[in-house]
Amino acid sequence: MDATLKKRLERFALEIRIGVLEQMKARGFGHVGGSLSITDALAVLYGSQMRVDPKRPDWAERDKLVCSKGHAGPAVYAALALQGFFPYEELKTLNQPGTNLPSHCDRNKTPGVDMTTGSLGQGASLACGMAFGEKLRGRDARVFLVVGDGEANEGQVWEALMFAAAKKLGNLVLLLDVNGKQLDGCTKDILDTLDLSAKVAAFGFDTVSIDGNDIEQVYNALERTRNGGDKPYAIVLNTIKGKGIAAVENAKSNHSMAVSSDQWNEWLLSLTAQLD
Ligand SMILES: Cc1ncc(C[n+]2csc(CCOP(=O)(O)OP(=O)(O)O)c2C)c(N)n1
Repeated sequence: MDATLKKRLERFALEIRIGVLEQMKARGFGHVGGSLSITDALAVLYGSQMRVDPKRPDWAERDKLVCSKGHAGPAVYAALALQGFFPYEELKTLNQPGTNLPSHCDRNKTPGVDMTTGSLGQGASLACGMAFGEKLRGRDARVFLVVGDGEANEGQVWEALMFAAAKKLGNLVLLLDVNGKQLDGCTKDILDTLDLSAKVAAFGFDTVSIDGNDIEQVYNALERTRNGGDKPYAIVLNTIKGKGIAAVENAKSNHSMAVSSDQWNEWLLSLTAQLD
């Protein structure tokens, strides 16, 4: 990977993290853990992979992202705002009355959000249907699907993946955010998924397992999904919930956090200090 590109994407990831915390600070609370774990993947997607045009969010030929773990909306919103889909200042309206940025992704509200999500599992089916639709129309647009490891407890996810392989959706890329935690505990204690990488491969996906918080590894894994072909792709992202803020990473419960304005500020300063 080119060093300049790596630096640019790492900075973009840092800016997304700052955007996530700006939203949480304005609202006082939010889904910080699962937003920060998926940030690096979103930075690589929006910063180097996805064919999108902020001026034409409805452009039919664009690549699409379905963040099926819809509670990570704040990470998607930060990436979209930084790309110019809507003004950065709007981030401060997260989850407020009348906002275009609800807690969970809503395609009818936010420019650049391609699918409404929040009921875990459903985004997987929707993304597979979208990828199938692109194929039927003969378009080369790709669909990127983000699923959480807790979300993988939903049976619907596996029905969708079975469909993707059967329909040979080489234009679908599943990004499985394996941060080991879900809403109220560790995934292995609640309903152990065992080896997700082996399972997804057994479902017919061309699968790699990487450090999902390493920009270079994410970039290389995504680059190899450009080839199309007959198999859908899966990238198992081994991540840390709350990545980038040590206190959030180490908090026992970091799914949705409510802390003081001073605390959000302190965390924001620790991130902005890393900008060069
Ligand atoms: C169908 C459904 N059941 C339950 C919930 C409540 N819920 C929201 S987030 C969450 C945990 C998700 O865990 P995971 O997919 O691992 O997300 P991450 O840790 O990456 O944020 C749950 C159970 C929901 N949104 N939808």
